[in-house]
Amino acid sequence: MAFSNDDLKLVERFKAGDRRALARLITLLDNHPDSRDLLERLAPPAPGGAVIGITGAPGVGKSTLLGGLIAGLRRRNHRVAVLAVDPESPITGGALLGDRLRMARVAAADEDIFIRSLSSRGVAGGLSASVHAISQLLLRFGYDRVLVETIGVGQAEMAVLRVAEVVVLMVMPGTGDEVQWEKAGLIEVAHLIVINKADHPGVERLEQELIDALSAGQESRVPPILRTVASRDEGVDAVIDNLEEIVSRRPGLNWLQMRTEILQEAEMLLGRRLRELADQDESLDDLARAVALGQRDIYGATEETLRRLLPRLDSQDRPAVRSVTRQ
Ligand SMILES: Nc1nc2c(ncn2[C@@H]2O[C@H](COP(=O)(O)OP(=O)(O)O)[C@@H](O)[C@H]2O)c(=O)[nH]1
Ligand SMILES: [Mg+2]
Repeated sequence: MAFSNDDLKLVERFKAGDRRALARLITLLDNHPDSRDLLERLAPPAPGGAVIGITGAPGVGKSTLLGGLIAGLRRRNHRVAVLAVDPESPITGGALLGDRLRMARVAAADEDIFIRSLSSRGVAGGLSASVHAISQLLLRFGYDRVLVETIGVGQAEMAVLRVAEVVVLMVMPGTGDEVQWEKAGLIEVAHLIVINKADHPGVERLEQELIDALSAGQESRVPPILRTVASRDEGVDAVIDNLEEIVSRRPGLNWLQMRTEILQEAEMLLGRRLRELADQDESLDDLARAVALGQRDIYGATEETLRRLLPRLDSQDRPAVRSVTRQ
């Protein structure tokens, strides 16, 4: 899309580390899918960053655990951003507002913590695309741990989990929700399962049910299952240890960043190929003269040039990708 001067100023302020510019760019990304092009104006994120999804039923303790995770990750010198994906329900929405205010107070005191909630508008693809773009923006701002809190029940939330490189499923004893997680396929995608409210009875039984359900699955893969009492900060450090281990162990985790780099590499190659083709293209000289004389407008001339050159991109002998060096 075409960016206004104001948008471009925001990008400059973003690059200078202005958090208010970051907040406004998030709003822009959330409201205008087209604006995702602006990510290409920003340098790719530093390696080592990760987007982590935290999912579980309302009331299981996600926000409480997040508080502990934020503090613990900060102690390990990570810069932490939280995206809370709100459900539309006004009742839980109210509860989340409480969380948000509580968390916002933590964030206000520390520049290295950023918290934002997004409303789930029910459009599965739309929301996940927003969360993807915004996570990428946060990584580029320098937040290297982006935590996405979501109630993993609807289509929209499931889609959101696909943008997270690591998925944590939170459960608690005594609710009998396991069957639901199983049906939703959630326990199968989780890299880590946290049994919160381990101060309640029924922890052993729940753990056994989870192991049984996971072992019965086709892949029969049992991720680490940890116990926490998030309200007393118990077990939170072990959750972080496991998360960090998962993040460091999996080379595939950087795929979001690789996607960006592939596109940038492709852009560079395309530009180079276009210039090569243009060098052999006499009608470009004629067009350029016509534009200079005011006989043609530049946009029409550009379109015409692309229409002429693009089909030729593939038809001539191309330089091998490996011969391309970064300038
Ligand atoms: N007993 C107990 N209560 C907890 C624990 N973790 C969170 N809670 C409480 O459970 C309620 C819901 O927690 P919240 O973090 O808002 O859940 P969310 O809806 O998943 O974000 C709050 O009243 C918390 O204080 C825990 O480990 N044990
Ligand atoms: Mg919450």
